[in-house]
Amino acid sequence: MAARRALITGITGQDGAYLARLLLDKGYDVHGTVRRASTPGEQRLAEIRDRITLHDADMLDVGSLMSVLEQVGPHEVYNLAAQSFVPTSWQQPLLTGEVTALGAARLLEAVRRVDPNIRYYQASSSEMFGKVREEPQRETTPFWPRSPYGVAKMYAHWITINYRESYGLFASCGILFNHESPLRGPEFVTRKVTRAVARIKLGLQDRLRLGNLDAQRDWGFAGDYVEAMWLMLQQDEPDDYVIATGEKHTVREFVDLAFARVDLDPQRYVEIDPNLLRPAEVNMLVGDASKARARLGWQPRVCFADLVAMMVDADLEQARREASG
Ligand code: NAP
Ligand code: F7E
Repeated sequence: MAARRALITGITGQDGAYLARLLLDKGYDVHGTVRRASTPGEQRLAEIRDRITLHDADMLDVGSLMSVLEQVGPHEVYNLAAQSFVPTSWQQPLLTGEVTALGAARLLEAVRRVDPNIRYYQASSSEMFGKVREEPQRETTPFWPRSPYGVAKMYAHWITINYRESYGLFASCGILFNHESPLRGPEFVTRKVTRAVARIKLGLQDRLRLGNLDAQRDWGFAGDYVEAMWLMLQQDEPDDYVIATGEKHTVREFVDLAFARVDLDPQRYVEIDPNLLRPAEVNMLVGDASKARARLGWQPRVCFADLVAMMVDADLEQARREASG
């Protein structure tokens, strides 16, 4: 039997790298889109580069999205591409809207025109809950986004539901809470902390500047979360699901655990930088993934402490390589 074909937008990102590996392990023919950039950003894919096929396409350009769908003929499309860093969304709100919101509409429109039988996954986000209306947050919790990124994700979320309802597309949204890994971008708080801890331990850095240490997040492991994306597209009917661990921790707790892993006292190294505070903060997020547990049979495997340890250990290895030139 011919392999199922999947197309991943945002394959060069953290989740793209984990999802590509998962789909390869399941025997898929895996394709991904990359945008023309001044420097190639495919390091996360180095190990699997010869097992996947990359195509040029940009979420800003609907023609490129239609061409790649026509060329690949995928059974499943995972839309992971986004301007995903919340602080940048205040500096570049329009770009964020173009890529993260309208990009999803362009891709859905391309799917509808090229092959409406394609199964479509939309990477929705817990940032849509923003100023939370209830705790924990579930699929029925009202949204109140607190950043241009959160607003853009809400558009993408609702346009996905609208295409499902208007055209009968098999389109599902995963409302994923924060998920991290050694492949997380270095600008996000978890990786910023674990990289700094490793580099401080090896004498490569002496300070770690952070913003709001009181913010609380429900942090899981990216490797677990991409499995939920795949499961959503294997169901009989499309639907939307919260994916979360159900546990919340402060940034301070993350920092303390990460420094403890290398026997250092964070108080000696951490400084608060008011420039890193956000114009509007999401103070607390914690999700209820009961629906995903019941219907998808999904559950997270990696706990908070193991996630912190995994990230610190990986960054220690990288810092050792850096230190030895
Ligand atoms: P990420 O590491 O920031 O990756 C984003 C991807 O989008 C990269 O491959 C990037 O490509 C691509 N991209 C950006 N602009 C593009 C454009 N104009 N055209 C085509 N591709 C473009 O994000 P992630 O953490 O893997 O997250 C994956 C998705 O889930 C994102 O949509 C994110 O918003 C969403 N999400 C993430 C989390 C989380 O905690 N990680 C939680 C909820 C939802 P380049 O390499 O060229 O920059
Ligand atoms: O911030 C606080 C910051 O940038 C987490 C994206 O994947 O998850 C991510 O968005 C918290 C915030 O992630 C620093 O104020 C303190 O309260 O790691 P973050 P995020 O904003 O939650 C959601 C679900 C997504 O969808 C997004 O795409 O940490 N914080 N000090 C800091 N944050 C950063 N980045 N840097 C600091 O120095």
